Amino acid sequence: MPSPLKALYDDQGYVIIPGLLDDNDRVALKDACERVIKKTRDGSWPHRRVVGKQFPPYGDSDPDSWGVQHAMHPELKEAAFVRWYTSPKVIAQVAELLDCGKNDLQMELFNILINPLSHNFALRWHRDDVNEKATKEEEQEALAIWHHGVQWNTALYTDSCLFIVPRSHKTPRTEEQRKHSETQMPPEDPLAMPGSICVRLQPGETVFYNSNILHCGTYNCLEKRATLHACMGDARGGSTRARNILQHNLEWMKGSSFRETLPDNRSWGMLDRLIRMQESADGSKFAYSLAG
Ligand SMILES: O=C(O)CCC(=O)C(=O)O
Ligand SMILES: [Fe+2]
Repeated sequence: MPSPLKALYDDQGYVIIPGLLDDNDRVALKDACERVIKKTRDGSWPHRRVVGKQFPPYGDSDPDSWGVQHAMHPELKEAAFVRWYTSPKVIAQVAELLDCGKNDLQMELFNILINPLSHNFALRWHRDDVNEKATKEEEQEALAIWHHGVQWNTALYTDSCLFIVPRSHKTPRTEEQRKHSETQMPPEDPLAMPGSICVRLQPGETVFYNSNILHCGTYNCLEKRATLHACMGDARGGSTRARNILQHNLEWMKGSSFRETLPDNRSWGMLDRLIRMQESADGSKFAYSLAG
């Protein structure tokens, strides 16, 4: 029997929970974020989400950033990120929401979302792995297979950047919703999207969501944001998540210097399952999920 939380997650396409960070995690992760955000802003960490570019490849066309990529990268030397991502608390929560065994879990992305410094920026309404021009049938087909992974945002500071349309992870867009999400233009008012809500997180709260739920983001350069943004898969989904995950270029995760930072057999297994997905996708053409 799935748990009540899992049933709520399946129904709404998201759930908000407190308690994924204890006081020690919070202090360690805040300090680690401060250091990597500084490196990103001063140009010494090149893997970043660049203002002006909504989806990968993020390029380098603006000095301002809205995210730090690859928090667990060994060259950042910030052990707090791996420690938390592989912690029993996070693992148990993800396994519950995916309704899978801990030995099915697949290591995926861990990035940090931050406020730009010099101008506001926004992401259009989108589903992470479905093109904005997809027909109703194509949307239906994509949504039907998108349950082998979960994404989450854990706020270190109050965060009201994310907007979603609850329950839209299961159903194609209505005609009216299509009008608000068919172009690459970010919305002037996210709440003009029928059915949308703003996801407000207090420090320490986490929203877990299906990344093919209709969502968008607005980034205010005057409001501090440092939100842990991660996802994990259920390897029983085979290659369903390959394009969306591998578009972030995870070659660095194959090397021994990353493997050596992992704490236990379980996390090695999680990494092995990611590498297996990478290897089985090697023959197919590398592709990006969304343009713009
Ligand atoms: O800023 C956020 O919380 C959402 C980011 C997002 O939707 C994305 O990177 O695809
Ligand atoms: Fe997204």
